[in-house]
Amino acid sequence: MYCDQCQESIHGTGCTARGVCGKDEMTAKLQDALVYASVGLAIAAGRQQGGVPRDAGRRISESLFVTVTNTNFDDVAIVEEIGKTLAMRDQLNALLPSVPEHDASSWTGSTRDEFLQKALTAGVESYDINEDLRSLKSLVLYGLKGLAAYTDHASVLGFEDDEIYAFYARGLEAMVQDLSADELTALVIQTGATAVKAMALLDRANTSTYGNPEITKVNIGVGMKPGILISGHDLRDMEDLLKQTEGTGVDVYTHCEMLPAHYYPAFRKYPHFVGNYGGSWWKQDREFESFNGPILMTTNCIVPVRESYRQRMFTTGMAGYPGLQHISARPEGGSKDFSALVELAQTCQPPVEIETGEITGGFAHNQVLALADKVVDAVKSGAIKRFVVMAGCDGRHASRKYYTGVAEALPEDTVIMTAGCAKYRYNKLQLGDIGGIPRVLDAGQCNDSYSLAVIALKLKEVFGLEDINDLPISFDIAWYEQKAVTVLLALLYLGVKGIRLGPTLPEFLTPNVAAVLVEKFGIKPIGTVGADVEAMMAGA
Ligand code: FS2
Ligand code: SF4
Repeated sequence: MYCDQCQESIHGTGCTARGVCGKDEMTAKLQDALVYASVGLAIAAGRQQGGVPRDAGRRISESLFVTVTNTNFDDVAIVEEIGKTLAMRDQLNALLPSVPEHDASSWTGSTRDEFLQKALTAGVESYDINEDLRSLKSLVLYGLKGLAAYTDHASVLGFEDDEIYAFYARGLEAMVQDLSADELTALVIQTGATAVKAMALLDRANTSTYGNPEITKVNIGVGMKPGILISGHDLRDMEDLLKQTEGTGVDVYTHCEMLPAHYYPAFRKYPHFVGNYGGSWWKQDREFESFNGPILMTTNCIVPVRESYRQRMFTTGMAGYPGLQHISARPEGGSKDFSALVELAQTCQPPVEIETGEITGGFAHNQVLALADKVVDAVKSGAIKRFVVMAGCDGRHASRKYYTGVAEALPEDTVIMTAGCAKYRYNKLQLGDIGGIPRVLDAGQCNDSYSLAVIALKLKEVFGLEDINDLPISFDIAWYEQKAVTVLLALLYLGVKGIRLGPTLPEFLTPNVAAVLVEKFGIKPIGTVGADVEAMMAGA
């Protein structure tokens, strides 16, 4: 196997024997075969009269999403996905005058062993022998994977965009084409442009379905009843679960990236939607153990599952893990059936309390723009000197204590704007407020980084500035998996310069490609807490 797609990839070699994430060689190879099958489908879909058919766009979203870090470790499910993707490729090829001339369009297989055999020549390493060109292709592919996750969430809510699907066709075909560095660099920028579209689409899908997030205090303690813990990012699953637990005597809690569900009016109204349990994804093994009740993983991030809670952990959607019960897709026009979780919860003990108190969030664009006068006055009076965007991911490495250190070291006249699980490094610190504006403004999930960009663009307009980089705002972004690559490319496309990226720069960037990003966009690695805080306060 070879995998270098996340921040925890083994430095210098990528993961070659077993992933730090727990992905083994067979799963890694099957995921490579699934991406390659998606390339074949994309080539066929892109050649259809009338553009990429929507069912092909959805299939590509699902296939790529399966391969995002920590989403699906279930080989049986991945084999099934490859089969479905190849079948659709062949149906679309049959509509063309001839099958496109590429192995990705014509290879065949139907068994796990055949897919494993194909993976030997179909992984990311095969995309180009030139390592710089391969690095640029990786940047496009990983950006597309994050984009696929966001697009999948939007499509579940009935929101689709043919231009995004058209870009899948272009971006994935590039994996098997001979393209120059300039052509691939242009494709990287287009991936950023499409990422903005996908995040805007998901924002529309979420807010028009569930209302605009509002300032909310979320309980982090526990109640007396048994509970179901829901994690991941899928808000439609959240809706189905809340409806199906009403009046059952079972409470619902969020974990990690599902915390922002509390900010939506459509979910806040449920009295049995009790609070958030625990912190970031990588602490789930201990927190799932003490939760005592059923756990539903709607997406990533899954970590290797312990025996102590295996029997009460479920997956759904694109998430999967061998041996866990998987809740099937919702029938057309219907809901998923979470009755197995409800029945199990009714036999479980309530969660063990691991902390008490509240955290405040709900500062997505609509809410912040409703406070715009207050924010602008605070900037004009000098009460707020600087905004620091610290969105992105959390991860296991001790080096991420840097982000807690930055939050603690930033002067009291600064406001941190966050989104994604990166927030768990500082969202329980008592950092106070500035004239009633909390010093940590949580917009929501990682995709809600879009909100932070909207807020920045609005501030630029209000202050009459030409350039987003003239605002008193710094970007100190933490990345882990491919959705953060998507967010990064979106920010670059929107013209944000001088982003600090950590805790390390991506392993898949060669020195030459990293140099281009530094030169064109001023991306820089993080340094020490002291030096970075000083530099950010000086606008550097
Ligand atoms: Fe965090 Fe994991 Fe959000 Fe990522 S829970 S690193 O999937 O997408 O963020
Ligand atoms: Fe390694 Fe990350 Fe790939 Fe897992 S997803 S195998 S940790 S690079």
